Amino acid sequence: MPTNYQNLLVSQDGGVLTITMNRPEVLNAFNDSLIEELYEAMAAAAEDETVRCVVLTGAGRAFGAGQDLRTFATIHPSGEPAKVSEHLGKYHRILYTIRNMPKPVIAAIRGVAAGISCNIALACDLRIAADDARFIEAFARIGLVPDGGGGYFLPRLVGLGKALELSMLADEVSGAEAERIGLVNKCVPQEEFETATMALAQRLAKGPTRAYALIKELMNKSLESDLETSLHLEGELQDVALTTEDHREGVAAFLQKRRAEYTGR
Ligand code: LHQ
Repeated sequence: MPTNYQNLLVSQDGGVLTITMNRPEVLNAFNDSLIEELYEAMAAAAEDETVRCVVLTGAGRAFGAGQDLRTFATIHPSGEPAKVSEHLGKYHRILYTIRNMPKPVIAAIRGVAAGISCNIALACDLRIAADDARFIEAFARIGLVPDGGGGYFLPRLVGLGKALELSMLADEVSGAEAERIGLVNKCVPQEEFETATMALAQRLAKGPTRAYALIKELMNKSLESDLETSLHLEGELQDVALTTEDHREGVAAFLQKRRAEYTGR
């Protein structure tokens, strides 16, 4: 697993890989290099079997402030608006990699998560926030629509009405409020944030990793499926789960009245 990046800190503790976006002087806003490196680190984590849970977080006082507005010119020198779709494609590779990652991905948010940084957190499987967290769908503040999957993930997490409210008013949502509306799974006091994040990540990293990947696939696909399609998929995925060592270990541990030791195989 490469760990030598300019804009990321990457460290592994057991099965937990922590990827820290590291441009604290601009609240971890995305320049091209950070976008590229985050994609590379996520893609490497997906391939590395020693990694069984990924934590995405930010250095310093923020998770991230979205696109670096100093390095992305939205207006060409000609005065014509820039075509942003190609640029967004670089972010989309990150979203697909997180979504298809065959292991859990946790976003750990302290401080501000604004714009596309907020939406990358929404693409992760679980979110834990510190009580100083501030979520801002900042796009409408600068006359833009939510990108980075915001139009997809936000209504699915909080419902259409709340998604429209957050996107149109672009007001800050606190960590506690984010927990209340289902934008994050858990909000914890700042002083417990790192311990609680690691406890969650280590617990997942010691779990039945292949089953987690199948759970991800089942839940994510169900949002686009009818009941029949989902029940069919459930059978297919359960056939796979039944062949795993972790399934055999889970049943053996239950029958022997001991704690299961999952290997992720
Ligand atoms: C920043 C940024 C930043 C550069 C703080 N850039 N420096 C859009 C367009 C095109 C293509 C692709 O996608 C997108 C998607 C998007 O993400 S659009 C949304 C972009 N982000 C924003 O609009 C948020 C802009 N930032 C803010 O509104 C505030 O900084 C927030 C509310 C995030 C934090 O406020 P404060 O806690 O008061 O911090 P601050 O404003 O003092 O920021 C600290 C420093 O970070 C400051 O630099 P300085 O040199 O003055 O200390 C900021 O300029 C810098 N910074 N966000 N996105």
